[in-house]
Amino acid sequence: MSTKNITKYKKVSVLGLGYVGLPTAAIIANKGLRVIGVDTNASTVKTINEGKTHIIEPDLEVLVRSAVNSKNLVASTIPEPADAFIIAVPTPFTTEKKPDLTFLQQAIESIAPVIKGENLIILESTSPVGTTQKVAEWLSNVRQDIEFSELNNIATIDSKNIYIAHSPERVLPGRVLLELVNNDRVIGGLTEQCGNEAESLYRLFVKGNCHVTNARTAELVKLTENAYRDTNIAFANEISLVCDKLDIDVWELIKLANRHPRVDILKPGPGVGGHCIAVDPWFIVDSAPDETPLIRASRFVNDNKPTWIVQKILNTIDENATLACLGLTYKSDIDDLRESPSMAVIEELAKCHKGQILLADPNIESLPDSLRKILNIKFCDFEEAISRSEVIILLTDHREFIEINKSILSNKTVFDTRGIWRSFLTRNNLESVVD
Ligand code: SAJ
Repeated sequence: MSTKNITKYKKVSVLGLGYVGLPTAAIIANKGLRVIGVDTNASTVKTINEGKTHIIEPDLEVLVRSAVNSKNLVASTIPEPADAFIIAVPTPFTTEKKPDLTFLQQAIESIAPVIKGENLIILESTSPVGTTQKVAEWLSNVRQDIEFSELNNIATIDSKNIYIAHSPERVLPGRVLLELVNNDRVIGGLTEQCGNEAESLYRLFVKGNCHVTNARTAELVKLTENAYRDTNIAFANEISLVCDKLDIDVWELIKLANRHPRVDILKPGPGVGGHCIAVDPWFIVDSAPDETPLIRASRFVNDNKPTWIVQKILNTIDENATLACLGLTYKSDIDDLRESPSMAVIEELAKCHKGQILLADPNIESLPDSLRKILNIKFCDFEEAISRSEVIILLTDHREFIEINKSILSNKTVFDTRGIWRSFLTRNNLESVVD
């Protein structure tokens, strides 16, 4: 289908070429639009212009190579004029658990000089309520000729509109390309027309439904989705502590409880990681601290799980035992270490354990910086780690660990924080899993 019929936005600039921005840029470029991908990291820009990727995500490299070869995707460190701008930069939190919008503000200020009338600006970064309006304010602060009327939420330049909307990314790492296309999108415009303009661009590649609303609702929708998941995982993690105390197998318990038609308990684990679910609930708490005891408590339950696991391990093992810690990333089959509970377990263990700690992760090439200076930690192949250790601690449920020949676990003390080896361990009457 010709893109001419679908969108008037022919040249799109994507700011932030990470887990969301790069796949989005590559998909749009493969649909035939010209895409300028902008990132402040020169090495990321170079890698992409060579048709390669700096992140692991199924099928992404093929898509980026095709987009770069067709010359529809070009990466740069410097923004240039375009018809539409999609902002996908990180919005982390501070040590006080408050939203840190520095990268976002810098991105907006970097495009301000090239903004023209009739441009579309879409904020995809997860943001606290009110941020889309701030985008308009930041632009008008930097460019005297951009006017923003708070009364009717309209931004203009030379009497021409600038369309500003929030459409939060909702893709699951590991399934990004599938979900970018197939998931429904929520699109919140500063005005209704802003929302409709943004929808016209997404229609180019989104097969799911586009739901147009106002910007503040869209902002809170995204935060609510992640807080909902965090709270549900916290419930599973809390039940796992109850089961441990009462000596009940949590995996069997959840399997049976989930046979009820209206019960669907998630999986307990070593905690909750990633740049989204471990962060976004705090944006709601920050906006409405007195109204959010449940969301806050869920964060504490999930954040405390690594410490609980470490205590359980230390109470069981010999202080000089060699330990194999399997899996560093925050979840299976990805290479992302951000807020990883596996890393939290390892860092805490390293502080207290005297024996050697061998780390292995098939998706990570070498020891992460935060662990480099710790003398008793070594990074190696996972089979070597298992064979050299008396104690095996499974932290991330990577495919390679699920598929291992379980007999290599015999005669070991095993802590399986994800329940992937449960049937083998039960059958062989090995050390019970850390639920
Ligand atoms: N986890 C559990 N038990 C479970 C499910 C997950 O312990 O039953 C843990 C994972 O191991 C991981 C963490 O939770 O440490 C988060 O993993 P996840 O797969 O639930 O989610 P993310 O962070 O990879 O992606 C989430 C998704 N949000 C929702 O499912 C509501 C994704 O759709 C969002 O786009 C993404 O956050 C984001 O960028 O906001």
